Parts: sequence; structure tokens; C-alpha cells
Amino acid sequence: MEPTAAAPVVQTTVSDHIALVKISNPPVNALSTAVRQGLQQAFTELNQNADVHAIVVTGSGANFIAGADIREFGLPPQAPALPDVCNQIEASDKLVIAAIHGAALGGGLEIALSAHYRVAVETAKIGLPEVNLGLLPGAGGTQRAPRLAGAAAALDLMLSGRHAGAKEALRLGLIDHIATSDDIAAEGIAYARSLLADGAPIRRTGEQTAALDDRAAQQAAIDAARADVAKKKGLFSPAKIVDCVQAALDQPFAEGLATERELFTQCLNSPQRAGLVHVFFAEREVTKSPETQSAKPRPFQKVGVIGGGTMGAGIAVSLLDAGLSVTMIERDDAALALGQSRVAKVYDGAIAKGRLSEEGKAAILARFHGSTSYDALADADIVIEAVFEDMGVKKAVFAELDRVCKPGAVLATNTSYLDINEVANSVSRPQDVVGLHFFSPANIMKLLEIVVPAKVSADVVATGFALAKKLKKVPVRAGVCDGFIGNRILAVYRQAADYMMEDGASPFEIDAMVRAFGYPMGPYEMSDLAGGDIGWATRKRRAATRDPKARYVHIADKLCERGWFGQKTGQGWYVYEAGTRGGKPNPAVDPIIAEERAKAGVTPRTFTREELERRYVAAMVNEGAKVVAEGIALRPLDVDVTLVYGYGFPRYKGGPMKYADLVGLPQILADIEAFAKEDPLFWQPAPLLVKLVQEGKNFDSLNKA
Ligand code: T1G
Repeated sequence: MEPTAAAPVVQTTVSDHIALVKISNPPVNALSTAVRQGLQQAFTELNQNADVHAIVVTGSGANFIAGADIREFGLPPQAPALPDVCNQIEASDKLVIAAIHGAALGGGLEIALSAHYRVAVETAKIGLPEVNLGLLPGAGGTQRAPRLAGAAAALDLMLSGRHAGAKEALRLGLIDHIATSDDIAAEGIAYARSLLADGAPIRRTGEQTAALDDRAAQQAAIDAARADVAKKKGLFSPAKIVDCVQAALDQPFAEGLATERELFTQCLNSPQRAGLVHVFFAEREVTKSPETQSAKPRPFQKVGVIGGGTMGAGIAVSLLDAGLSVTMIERDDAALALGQSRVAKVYDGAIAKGRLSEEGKAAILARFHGSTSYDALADADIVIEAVFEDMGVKKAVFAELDRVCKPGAVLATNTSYLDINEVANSVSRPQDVVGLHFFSPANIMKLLEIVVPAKVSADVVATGFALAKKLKKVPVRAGVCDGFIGNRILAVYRQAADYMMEDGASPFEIDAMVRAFGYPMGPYEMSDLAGGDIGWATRKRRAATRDPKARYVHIADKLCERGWFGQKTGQGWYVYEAGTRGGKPNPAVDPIIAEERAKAGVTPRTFTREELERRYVAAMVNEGAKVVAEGIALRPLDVDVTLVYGYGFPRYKGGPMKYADLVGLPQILADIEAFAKEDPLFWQPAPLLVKLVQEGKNFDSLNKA
């Protein structure tokens, strides 16, 4: 029974000496203040009820409990605190059983660990994923999990944030029994009855020690985890998790809880929690657009892919992995065979890594067809073109699609910058044309920009979002402009980097700054990885429309003119020796930079790392504000998700717009106004940024609008 407005979020029924405490707080039974108050009250009353011999805790809906209510973080704490509720449950003189189905995560698992026994359905998932939010299990999990499963297993769960199934949980000692049916309430009651019949003792987790008895082994596990955490720069909470487990080994339970509380509070107050919680909600918000709210997606199962190059093959693999039927179209048999071999190679790689069997590959490829005739697409529900980035070629492809595809087929282009309105206007059905901008490698990268041209119908856009969900990708709605959201902003902050390089910074110290900020690599390392010729082609394409008054740095072009495209040519900004991973700064780059500085009349200056970072970030945020103001992105959070999922922005900083809020928009604007004194054309403050600062607001205020 789902709660009505009047129904309490925690409902208790008692039958034949067994109390059933059911949490009903849709959608995932998060431990909101009301739920914590309800549990506290229920256990206070039940502990005083002599007729009650056992208490079973369970959740309504699809999950046990998804954890603390993440929406409450950063708000003034409300009593009772979750650790106190867990301690109250554990202290009960009645036998307490947690009956788990769906997810028991974070505080949800902590509630279960404070019970005396745990039963779960086979499909249940348990976990302590707080690390993904910049936190640590703050309601006893760091003390109780090691006491049941030992330090190594507890640390693995807490540091990975992964979910474990019921069988593994049983093996680890985190649950005691796997239910034989899915009626978890009945199973919980039956298990309670059997425990009472067997005279099972009240078993308080905080008093268990067996799993920690072999101190040397436990300490070795903790030391190994600490060493592993030290290697991974960036996140704040993992080291604190290790400290908590050390406390579980060294301190009495009550002291260990106090240590956990203190370290949890440090994590809660860290900017990383703010950034990670923001991304948690933002990656869910981006799935909601005006079109997904107003229209239903068209059904799809058969998808055509035009082009078997790197992108086309990657897209085909992504579609096949999602269980869809795929037909690849190429211009001739040789090209088709090459495209099909690219797809097969991905699955051969999975087999080599032991992730797929030959039978599995055969079953997948049974859904993969190829043809050199567009007629093979007559029954396709969606067609995605990934051919050469040339408007003439795209229009020729769409003319064929217009000729052969059934009415209602969604016609999508994977273009990364061409004008999709122009493509749509070239066919008889512009309402069916949408942009689906995948990122390479398309079967790995989760970001999918759904680009919305002027005439597209809402249900086609909704179909794009539904496809993203099917592919387990993160969709972001983007308006039509050069570069949509991500590439447009990338071009600007890369320009800022080039300016700093010409003004005196080396590309290598700029890359080092960007890595220190939290990116996996800097812009010049990225250019060498992707191929400098790609950016070169973009710059040449834009030359005709570039503002002649805009400062242009020729350094990158000089490298490309020498054929130094990066890893694929053995040198670019860095030199790549055969057999070595990573590159070394290319000594031939400095003279080129010096020559270009001289031509530009620049007297080189030094930059501190902070100066480099503030310019890089300011350029990114300023363009992000323009992208939002123009409606290219629906909200600032859409910019955040795009840059986190597609461009390596560190997740724990929340994305550029969230990060700007954390830094403070007045400082960002002041920086831009200061830089504008050197280059008023490039550093024009975004009107939206100016407006928000004037109104004392931040970007997040636009996320809720
Ligand atoms: N708090 C508040 N809202 C939550 C939530 C939570 N813990 N979990 C999910 N939601 C919302 C979500 O925003 C979405 O809202 C809706 O529920 C459905 O979510 C002290 C401090 C449980 C596996 O990190 O992993 O406990 O978009 O789309 O795909 O130690 O939600 O509908 O408005 O993800 O079925 C630790 C986070 C918290 C688990 C279900 N727990 N949640 O997946 O649905 S910190 C977590 C999930 C903590 C304690 C610490 C998943 C799910 P809307 P969904 P789903």
C-alpha cells in the first residue's frame, strides 16, 4: 500500500508477537527526517511493547532503503541523526531483522547492519556508495561492516562504491539468509519466527569481533588500501574511509563511532561533496527536457547506421550492446567489410579479456547486418549517419534516407558541428531529423548530445532521449550552433590556453595545471591523443568566418604544417618514442613558440599556476554562461554534465558552472574584467554572468527554474 498524504512514511503492524516496520517514502525510501523520526518513534514504542518478540524492518516499493536523503545534505541537520537511529535499533532488546529487497545502499545498509539479523531476496543489491558523493558511511557503516566482513571486504565495498549481490553479501557475512520468495515482508516474518523458535540470541553487530581477530591480516588490508588510495589523487573521502576502518580495528566501538562521525563531518563540509552531489542530481535532471515531458518516444528496435568508420562502428557496437538490431550501410563491399571487422574486433577484444564467450559474440552479431544498398533500411525505426563531416556528403545521405525510410523513421545525424537545420531542410520530413552527437569511442563514452533543430517534432527528440537511456548513456539536450555545447566551450578555453602559451606559458606547464586541477590530461596532451589535425581542420573551417580583429595564435598550425599531429605521427606537442607510454615534451616546440611570439611582438611573461587556472576556468565559465543564455543548453547543469561526461572535467568539482558557484561568481567576473583590459574582444563578460552577480544569485538558481 503506497502512503497517501495522511499515511505515515513508517507504518507498523504487529501480528502474533512479530512487528513489521515498513518504510514508505517513494521513490526509493530515502532516510528523510520524517523517516528517521518515524523509525525512532516505532522502535521506542515497540521496545516497550511486551507483546512484541521480534521486529522486522522492510521497505515498500522497489527498494529497501536507498540511503540517507541526499537532498538534505548541506541543510541544517534535523534530529534524529541517522547514527542515533541505527544505535537505537541495535540496542533493542527485541530481535531485529532487516528484510532486504531491491537496493540497500549507504544509510540503508547501515540500518540493516544495525539490525541483529539480515535476510535478502536473491536479486537484492547492497552497497556503501557514499564515496561517489564525496562522503563515507556516516551511520556506523565503517565500524559495523568490518566487524561482520573484515577490513578488506569492507574497504573494497566502501572505496569502490560498488553494489554487491545477495550471494556475495551472504558469503561476506553481511547478510545471514537468502529468501526463497520475493515476498520480502513474509520472508522477513518467517525468518524472524524461525530465529525465535531456535532461540537465536540478540546479536549486536557493534559487539562482534571475530572478523577482526586476525589483527595482522586486518592491518595488512588497511595498509594496502591506504597505499592504493594514496596513488589516486583528487578525492578527499577515500583516505578518511581508511582512517575509519583503522579506528574499527584499534578503538572500542563507541570511540570508533565518534571517529567516524568526526571524519564524516569533514567530508560533508568538503567542496567535493557539493560537487559530487550536484552531479548525482544533474545527471538525472538532464534526462528531463520539455520534449520528454510533452511527448512519448516512438518505438524502436531496428536501427540503421550509415558509415563503418571509427564513429559508425562505435555507434553500431553501442546499439548492439543495448540489444538492438543494427544494419550498417557502406558505399561498397570493401568499406562495409572494414566496418563490420571494426565491430567484430571490439567483441574479439572482450573475448580476449574473458568478458564474452564466442557464443555471446555470435548471438550479438546475429543482430548485426550490413548492406551497400539503402533499401536495406526500409524497415528501420531509427537511422544514424556517421559519414564524413561534409555538408554535401550529409545531404546526399539524407536524400537516400528520405527516399527509402518508412514514414515515422527517425533520421539522425552524428555531425559534431555542421548545421543540422540545413540538413533537415534538405529532406521532405524535417520534423523527423535530429542530431545525436556521440563521443569517440562511441561504445565507451557515456555523453550523448541530443541536438534539437528548429523543425523537429517533440516525439523525435523524446525518442533520442529514450535511445540514450536504452544505450545507458547520459543525454544532454543541445541547441544548434557551431560545436553545440561541449565543442563550442572547448574551442574557447583552448583559445585561452593558446593565448597564455603565446604570452609566455609553455604548453607543458599549461597541461600540468589542467592535470593538477583534476583533468586526466591537459589540452595539448589531449590534442596529441585525438590528433592535432582534427583541431587544425576546425580552425581552417572557421577561418572564413573568424573575426579579423580577434587575436589568432598560429603555433598549433605550425606544428600541423610539419605533420606533427601527435601520437599518430610520433610527435606533436610531445614526442612519443616507440614502446613507451606517454610522451616527453617536444624540444622542437619551444623555438616555434619563440618565433611566433616574436612575430606577434609579444614579450613573454611568466604565469603562476593559479593565474593559468583562473584564466582557463574563467574562459570556460564565461562561454558556458553564453551557451545557457542563448538556450543552447537548457540549464547550467546541462553544461556541467556535458563537460564532466564528455571532456574530463573533474566530477568532484561538479562541472564548470557548479565550480564557479563554489568559487563565487563575483570573483569569476572580476577575473574576466581584469583580463578584458588585455583583450577586450576575447574577454567580454557574458551578460548572464553580469546579471547574476548584480542580483547576488548563482548559476544553481537557474537549475531549478
Ligand atoms: N536521496 C534522495 N533522492 C534519491 C536518493 C537518495 N539517496 N537516491 C535516489 N534518489 C532519487 C533520484 O534523484 C531520482 O529522483 C529518484 O530517486 C530515482 O533515482 C549517512 C550519508 C537507489 C540504485 O548513493 O544509487 O546514505 O529524478 O533514477 O535508477 O552513510 O537511485 O525521480 O526526481 O537513480 O531505480 C547513499 C543513490 C546516500 C544511493 C535506484 N546512497 N541512489 O536507481 O532510480 S549517502 C546512494 C541510487 C548516505 C549515510 C550516507 C539509485 C538507486 P527523480 P534513480 P534507479
